[in-house]
Amino acid sequence: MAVSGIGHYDPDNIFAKILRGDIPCRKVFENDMVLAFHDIAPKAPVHVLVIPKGPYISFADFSQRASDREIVAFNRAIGDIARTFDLDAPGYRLIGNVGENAGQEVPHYHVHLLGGRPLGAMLV
Ligand code: D5M
Repeated sequence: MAVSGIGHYDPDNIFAKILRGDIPCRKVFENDMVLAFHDIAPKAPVHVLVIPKGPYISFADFSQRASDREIVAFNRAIGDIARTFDLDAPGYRLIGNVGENAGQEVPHYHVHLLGGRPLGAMLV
């Protein structure tokens, strides 16, 4: 079920559990503020989820409460990860679902990084 983009952070959401090491992930990148891992149900040859380590529900929350340092680190990491998969030249897609209307399922902010094949026109 989709989650609201605003509200109280649930410390038992699945990505919080991954951050705590309670459940495993296929990690592709980590630094002090950011973790990235392969999506469990990939929609493209490259489908990586990039998450901040801080407790933010969605972009709506992150963009208000995160520090400038976290915001810069997060965006920098996405670009670095895309480059490690050689995606700059062929191109890639970033998706951030916020709340119910976007169908956000996991209430910890994440950006989907998709690439490795032509992705077609922008989805609705
Ligand atoms: O997307 C949430 C995404 O999270 C969806 O593409 C599946 C993925 N997911 C869910 N559980 C896991 C685990 N355990 N590992 C990796 N990926 C996972 P949303 O934008 O919230 O709809």
